[in-house]
Amino acid sequence: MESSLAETDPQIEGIIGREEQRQAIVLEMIPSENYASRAVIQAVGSVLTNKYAEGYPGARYYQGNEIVDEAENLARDRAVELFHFDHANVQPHSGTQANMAVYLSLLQPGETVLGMQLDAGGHLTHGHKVNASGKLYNFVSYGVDRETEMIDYDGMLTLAKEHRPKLIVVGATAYPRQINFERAREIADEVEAVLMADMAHISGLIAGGAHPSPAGHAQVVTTSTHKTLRGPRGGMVLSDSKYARRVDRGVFPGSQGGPMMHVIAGKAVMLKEAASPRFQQYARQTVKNAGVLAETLEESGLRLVSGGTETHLVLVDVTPLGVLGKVAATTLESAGIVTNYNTIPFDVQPPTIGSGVRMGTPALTTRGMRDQEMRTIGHLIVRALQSHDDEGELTRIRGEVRELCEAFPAPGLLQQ
Ligand code: DSN
Repeated sequence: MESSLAETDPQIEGIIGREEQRQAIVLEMIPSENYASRAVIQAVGSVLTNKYAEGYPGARYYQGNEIVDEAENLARDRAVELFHFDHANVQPHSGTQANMAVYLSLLQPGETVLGMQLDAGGHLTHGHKVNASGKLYNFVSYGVDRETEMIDYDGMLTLAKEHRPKLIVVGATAYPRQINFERAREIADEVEAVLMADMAHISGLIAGGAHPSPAGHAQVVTTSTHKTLRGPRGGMVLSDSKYARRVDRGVFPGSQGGPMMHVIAGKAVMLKEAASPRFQQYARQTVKNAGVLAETLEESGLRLVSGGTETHLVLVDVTPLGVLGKVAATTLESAGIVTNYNTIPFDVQPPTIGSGVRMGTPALTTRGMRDQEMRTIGHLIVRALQSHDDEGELTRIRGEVRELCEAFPAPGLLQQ
């Protein structure tokens, strides 16, 4: 009989077990993380990992793909139906790969793109100078208004008229407000640019009807699949039919080789789950939970960037409590609350310290937590930050966090 993982590699088996245990007993509040269902994890852990399938269904460079073709077709069809686009490419290995494939499809090196500034909440692949996007293309950054800390669409229009970009990218990783896709498309049309929406953070909210959709506005949309969507780690591109062939060529052979068929099967499962009425409730509760959490934190003296949230995410300026971002995030982790430190708009601190903490409710909501738990968690966060040098109190909070987690077991985990 073939050896089990425990027999073959007890070290890795132990690491997986300990990580599973960690995920069970902490409050997972990194807004880009979630718990995939056992069904998704089963698909990803399947023998589909063995298959090479370069190409697309019906047009592969390897034999023996009739069966995995069915999985990819299911994933593509479900993505098209869920997000109301003409075409879906489900092969990108990540959101970053999806973004790079679109740039490769639509741009020549050196061409101009408008993207959101990293310290205003944008993503590395939206033209940061250390990333290939910023090295290969001429990215010009728009940001947020200094007063409202919300996207400055007038400023975007001014920059668009001045720089005449080929592509405008909207979407963010640390922005708590809704994205106005309609307004962004008007700006793109005004300068004859294509509009790309990177909906990675909010795709689950869009699928569940809890955030306006980019359909009908953006011509090309990218997303990762493991955030609010609760799928396996990966990416996806949706587009109007006009861009379908170019996008497909940008993914393969442009920027990737063989697709990960096991992950594509996991994406198909996730897309089926995300089309259910239960998922709609989940998406709405995720946003509601973020609102309750934000309110609780604000009442306790923390400052909310942009004054609130309309999504799954809360960006908190922690300096009113006398701490900086990195200390705050480390303190929260000691208390069993996992977040990440972040810069805030116009931050005077470098990204390695930050004045803020980014937190979100997707994973908590997946556990079934609601308004009352959000208030409890908000109070635990403030208590922890106020006790950042009191180990005894942080240990007590960690115990309360564990009790809360035990009352709301996370799906997908075997050890609870
Ligand atoms: N790194 C992701 C996030 O945490 O927002 C974005 O890709």
